[in-house]
Amino acid sequence: MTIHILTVVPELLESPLSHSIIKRAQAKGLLQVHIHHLRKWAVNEYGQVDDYQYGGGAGMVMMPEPLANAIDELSKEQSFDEIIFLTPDGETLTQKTANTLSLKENLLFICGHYKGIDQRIREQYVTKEISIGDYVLSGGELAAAVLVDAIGRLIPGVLNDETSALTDSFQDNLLAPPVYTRPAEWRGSKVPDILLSGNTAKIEDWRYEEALQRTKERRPDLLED
Ligand code: 6GU
Repeated sequence: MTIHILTVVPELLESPLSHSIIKRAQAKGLLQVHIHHLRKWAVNEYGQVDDYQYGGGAGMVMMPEPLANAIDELSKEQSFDEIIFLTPDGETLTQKTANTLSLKENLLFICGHYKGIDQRIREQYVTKEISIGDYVLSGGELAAAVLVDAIGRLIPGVLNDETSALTDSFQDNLLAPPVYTRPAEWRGSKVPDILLSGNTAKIEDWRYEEALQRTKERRPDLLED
């Protein structure tokens, strides 16, 4: 899979994509992330990519021309399955969306800044608008990093048995059960006996029951689907 990201703050994306599983996905050749600085398509020698908003009001808006030129140029090299604008008024990211997007070949993410991007780009280019939750970030970059991580780890071959996504929270609409490691007794608190029993079938049942219990308590909305 190839993910292209358009941004005015590329530095914000570097570290989150250079470690751990997403680093390994890229090293294995299963994921390529290309970060593009929008200033490359600025309208003048000052690197301008934003302007005052029509109608007045505080905050700048990202101009349509640099974004359109960037998208057109990148689209010559590959056609994008989705052009995704990261924005707090997009559809809230879920594991289902991440699963669906992990099966695509070429994705383009647009990170908004300032007050957002000119509405005409959203109408003429963007195919999907995603938010990562009901709170406001200073720009789309951290949300884009979240989306790359959520998608990248699901690409077939990225995770091994030890890190398998099948037991993650939200796969099956259930939160993950509690986990323990050594020692079996720590500061007077014991690991549940069942986990030491070696009885795999019973352990699976226990984990399922714990997952269900945890979901009922913390996220009953997940069980309504
Ligand atoms: Cl995608 N962008 C911004 N700026 N804020 C957000 C967000 C995205 N998702 C939640 N808050």
